[in-house]
Amino acid sequence: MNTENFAISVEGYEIVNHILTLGYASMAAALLFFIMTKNSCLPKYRMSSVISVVVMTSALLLLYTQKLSWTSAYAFTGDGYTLKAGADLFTNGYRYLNWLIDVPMLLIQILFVAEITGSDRARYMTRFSISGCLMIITGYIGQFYEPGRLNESLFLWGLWGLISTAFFIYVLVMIKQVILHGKEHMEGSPQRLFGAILPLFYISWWLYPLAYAAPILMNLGISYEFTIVGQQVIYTVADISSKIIYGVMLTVTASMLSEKSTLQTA
Ligand code: RET
Repeated sequence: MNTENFAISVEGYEIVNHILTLGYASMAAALLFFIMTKNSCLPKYRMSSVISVVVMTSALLLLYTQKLSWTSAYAFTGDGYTLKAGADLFTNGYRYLNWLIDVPMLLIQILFVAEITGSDRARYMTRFSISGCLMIITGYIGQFYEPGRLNESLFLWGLWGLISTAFFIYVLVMIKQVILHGKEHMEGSPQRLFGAILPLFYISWWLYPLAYAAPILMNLGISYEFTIVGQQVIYTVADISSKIIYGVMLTVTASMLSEKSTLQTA
């Protein structure tokens, strides 16, 4: 392997190092938020906060590992960084394994605030878990073939990416149904806040396939450095929006709903 092709500037190296640190530090801060606000909601909504705690813990560990993977893969060369000979390569593989836990959790979490219960809840839980996991597993297989990797194959990378996208579209259709159903039970500000989760979801979840596709830029003549730095920035923005902002919006909706029903029954 010619390591010169994998050289990055001091700035590029540091941006990734800092953004990965921002990632796990935000998960730690949000972990405390979800623990401390859990009791502000009625018991029927609390599972949403519990799930956020699970998601934060797993993301915190993953993003920390991801940062270690970054710092141990590169060596300082005097005027920049390059892949260290003999070290483990930097890999996004850990992320996919973290999503395997977090994606079903994030999808199931909203069912509690949307007040989907009984057999409907069980049905959504099964569908979300199966389609979410298949989306991640097929994407995980695909990323082994991404442009720039040793066993790069544009065909296999594209094919597995498309299969994964089919499961993703199914998830998007179901999440829209869940949000519309949840809104029917709400009014006023909780309804508006809960409704705003749909655009947040669309934007933040599409960032993941965008980051998956980023390495194709190298085949279009864009530098390794720009591609890899861009990819890590996109992943971190996506992680903070799809896990933390989403979780906070659900918790705030649930606490507004709880406050309303406590006032009504008082
Ligand atoms: C992959 C492969 C390429 C095609 C598609 C993908 C979708 C990934 C998504 C991931 C969401 C992850 C979340 C993690 C939170 O912890 C697998 C990149 C469509 C949507 C929300």
